[in-house]
Amino acid sequence: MSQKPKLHYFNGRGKMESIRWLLAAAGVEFEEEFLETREQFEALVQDEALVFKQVPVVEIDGMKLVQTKAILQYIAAKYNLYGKDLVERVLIDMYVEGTTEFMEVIMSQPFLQNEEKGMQPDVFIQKAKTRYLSVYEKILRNHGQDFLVGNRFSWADIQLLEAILMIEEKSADVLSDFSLLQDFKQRISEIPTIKAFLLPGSPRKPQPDDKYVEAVNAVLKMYYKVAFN
Ligand SMILES: N[C@@H](CCC(=O)N[C@@H](CS)C(=O)NCC(=O)O)C(=O)O
Repeated sequence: MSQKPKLHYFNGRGKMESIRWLLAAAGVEFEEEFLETREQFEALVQDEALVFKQVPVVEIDGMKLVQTKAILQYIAAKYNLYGKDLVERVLIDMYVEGTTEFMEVIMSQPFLQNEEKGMQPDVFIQKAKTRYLSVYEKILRNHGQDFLVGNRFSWADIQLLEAILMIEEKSADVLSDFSLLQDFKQRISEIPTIKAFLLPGSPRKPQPDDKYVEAVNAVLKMYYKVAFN
């Protein structure tokens, strides 16, 4: 029997959250080891398998994988959530990159110093609507199908739902002008593995709070500064 994947990261969303979403949507149970101290982090990155000495790290299929995008692509391919051919695959990659871009803005916000607070929330919400959400709405309208790519459930759908829920935490009515995305959200949320992940008590992580920011800074402080453009 194959072992459950093991995830090494902080006890919060960050770069690991999309990996949790993808595994959960694929119906894969996983274990987590949370980083709480600098010593724990240093012990972990001493391992030569961790080529760039960074987390996320995912132990899966006898490997220790690093680099978020590579990990996600491996899981998506392994669990048949990555399209049926190269054309579907590149579309999935394009749509996932879009959702990643706007999730990263939200994700980095709590870690910014006062003098670099970045984009004002209303400017960001407006940009999320005009640059990203309107694009996904148009894709769904143009092909008239239930899923973003190839008329079947893929990694692109999973990550779009994650991004929608994340942005709704900042602006609850952000989908008010996007009726197809409202239906999409409903539909994808009903997929049994996703429905289970959305329930309280699942490995899904809450919005970062001061305690989480402190915990990450305690491990990475003076070694790492989050970039924000
Ligand atoms: N390109 C990498 C970046 C990973 C990354 O920046 N990880 C941070 C924590 S979220 C880290 O381990 N920083 C420590 C360091 O860079 O020394 C990925 O996407 O996985």
